[in-house]
Amino acid sequence: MCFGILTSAWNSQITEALQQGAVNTLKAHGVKDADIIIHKVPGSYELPQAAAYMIRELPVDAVICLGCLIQGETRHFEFISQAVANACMTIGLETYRPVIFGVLTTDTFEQAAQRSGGKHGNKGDEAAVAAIQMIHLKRKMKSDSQEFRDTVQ
Ligand code: RBF
Repeated sequence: MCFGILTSAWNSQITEALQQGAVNTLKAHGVKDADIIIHKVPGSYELPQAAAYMIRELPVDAVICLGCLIQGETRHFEFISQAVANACMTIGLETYRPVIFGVLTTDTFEQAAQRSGGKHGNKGDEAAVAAIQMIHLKRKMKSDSQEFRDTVQ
């Protein structure tokens, strides 16, 4: 299994912790360093664009998008979070490759800190687990359907 990780540079203290969590979890599941391709994007808005590029150009089985959007005084937060969530879904649907939405959308920095290694765990870990589970699911569906075809033949 080969994984892409895309990490937003905005709120880097949080996103680097998410990235560390994702990498640790992948390695704990036996994934080798050589099979983890990590790139940084300027902000969460750029995550889907880089995910689409990664899936088309690199041999990745899944892409984990990591970002942190913190509610500000303007409506940017809503536009970006909706756009990124929708685009990650669309890329996953169009390419048949899991695009994991590991983007925190919180009211405060503190809430983000609690979800990137604090009392609410590390959502980077959960994103990595979701990526592994989706790859396994795809493989299982394929092998089950082959088994089914073999039995009916
Ligand atoms: N990117 C993030 O990943 N998290 C943020 O909290 C965030 N807040 C932003 C607030 C404003 C007002 C602007 C203009 C951009 C923000 N971005 C944020 C950056 C955004 O994702 C993107 O990188 C830029 O808009 C360039 O396309």
